[in-house]
This record gives sequence, C-alpha cells and structure tokens, in this order.
Amino acid sequence: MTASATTLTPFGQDVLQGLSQPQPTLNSKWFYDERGNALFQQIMRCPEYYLTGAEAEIYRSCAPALLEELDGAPFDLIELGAGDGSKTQLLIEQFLAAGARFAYRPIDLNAAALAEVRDLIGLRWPKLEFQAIQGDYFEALDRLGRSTGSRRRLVLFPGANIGNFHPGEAVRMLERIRGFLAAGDLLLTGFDLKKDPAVILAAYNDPTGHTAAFNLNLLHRINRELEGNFDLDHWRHWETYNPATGAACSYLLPTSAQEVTIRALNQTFTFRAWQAIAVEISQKYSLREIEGMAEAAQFTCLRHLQDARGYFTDSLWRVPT
Ligand code: AVJ
Repeated sequence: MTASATTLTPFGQDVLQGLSQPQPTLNSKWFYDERGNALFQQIMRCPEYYLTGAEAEIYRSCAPALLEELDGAPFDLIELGAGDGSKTQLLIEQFLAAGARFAYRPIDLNAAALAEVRDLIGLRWPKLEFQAIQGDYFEALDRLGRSTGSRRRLVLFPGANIGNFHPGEAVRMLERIRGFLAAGDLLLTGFDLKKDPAVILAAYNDPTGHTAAFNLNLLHRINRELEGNFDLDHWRHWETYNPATGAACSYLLPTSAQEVTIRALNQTFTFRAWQAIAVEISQKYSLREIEGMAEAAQFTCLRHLQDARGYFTDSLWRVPT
C-alpha cells in the first residue's frame, strides 16, 4: 500500500513522486537541511567554486550603478535567498556611505540563517530598518504585497540560484517576481556564465569531495527524515557539463544494484547498477541568452555587472513603464 499523500511532508511527497518516475529524480531544493547548509558553506570556500568570489567582486563595486538607477529616492532592498548575507553587507556598506535611504528585507527559507543576518546587521548598523521574512520566495513576497510604486524596490536574486531551474522555468519564475514589482523597480539577478567546461566541471567536482558529500547528503536526509535505508557506500556523485546547452547536471549513481526501502513512503525502490538519479541542474548562460530572458519576462535589461574574468554576471533589469 502506498502512503497516502496527505500524511506525508512536502519533502516526502516530492521524493515519492521523483523516485517513481521512469528517470528517477530528486529535486536539489531539498539539499539545504542543517547539514546541507554547512556543506554548502564548505563548497563556497573551495578555490574551484569560483561563483562566490566572482559575485562578491561584483557586489563590492556595483553600488554606484544601482544608486544611479534609483535616482536618490528611498527604496526597499529585498533579497531572495539571503543565505548568510555576507555579500549583501558589501553592498549595504557602500549604500550607507553614499547616503542612500533604504530598508533591508531579506527573505530566506532558513530561519537560523535569517537570525544570523539579523544579529550581524543589528551589530553593524543598529539604525538600519530591517525586516527578515522567513519562507518560500513567493509566500514571502505575498506577505510584502505588490509594490505600490511609492517606494522603489530593488530585488536581489543572487548566487546563481536561478541556475537550479530549467531555462523555461527560470523565465516563469522571473515573470512571477515581476508581478510583485511596479514600473521603475529593479531586479539584480546573479547568472553563472558559459565558460571553459573544465573550469565549470572542476567547480562541481572539488578534489576534497565537499560537492560529493553535499549531493550524497540528500540520500542521508531521506534516511534520516523518511526512514530510508540508502547504503551510502554504494552511491557516487557524478557531474556532467554540456557546453551545447549550458547545463551542468549532477547525478547520484549506484555502483551496484540497490534495493532501497523508504518506510515513511511505504515503498521499496530498485535501482539497477549505474542507473542514475538526476538531482541538480546548474544552468550556465551567455549574455545574449540573459538579455533574451529579460525580454521574455518583460523586463528591460539595463546592464551586466561582471567580474574581471568574465565568469559571472549580476544582470540589472528594470520594470518598464
Ligand atoms: C547555490 C544553486 C548556486 O548550482 O552552483 C553548488 C548549488 N551545487 N555545488 C550551484 C551547488 C553544487 C549552487 N547554487
């Protein structure tokens, strides 16, 4: 008998659905439990994972470009997926030095991460208006309500998190964000750019094994939260990059035939040796493709802010009048 969908957590429902498909799939959004967050911090410290450093370089110097577009009017700085907020502090520092008037409203699923951001901001800038909103991006945006246009919005969508969506889904996501904005409001999105495939593969295959541990943690999480019995000694992390499509994809591969029982789902899944579970897409784009996405989502692409190596862009878009 199958566990009835109503008694399952959203994680359980998604795992059941994903593993029941002809091509088994697990969604990378479930990577980020407590252990996953800690492992992702390790990845961000790997020299091969160039994305974090490249975006920090951009954030360190992009304030003038943003303030120029905001014309000195007071605004709300809304951040989708704040993480530990360290990059954004680089920006806040410059905004305050330039005398900008704004409130900082980070949104994140992770309550612990938000509490840390609150403490850091409170210590450094006790007078800065601050509102942490815990939840799913769109739940949280719903709570903020639609922009009235009386106070400008600058939405940050950093970290190449958009890359975890397939390109079509990404456009729909950006369109949905636009639904919460008014004419003149700004969106700054981090996109990882197409580059030497060797550089990309190395970023998702660090020699210390942090990325492998991060991906395999999803099977651990199923074992912990859904009473699964994945034998982690028989699963491997495998990364691919297709330079024709720009998709970096990660898979979990069983090195021998596996039978896995997940008690919370009342299900046993069988995997043939080397039958992959697809877990993550980290889509890479060209500047042209990004401009096409802006148009498809009905934004005006104002400019690309890039790191010196041209590995990454934070693309600045405006809602047209
Ligand atoms: C947090 C989604 C930007 O796709 O590069 C890092 C997650 N996965 N290493 C990415 C990740 C493997 C990361 N994002």
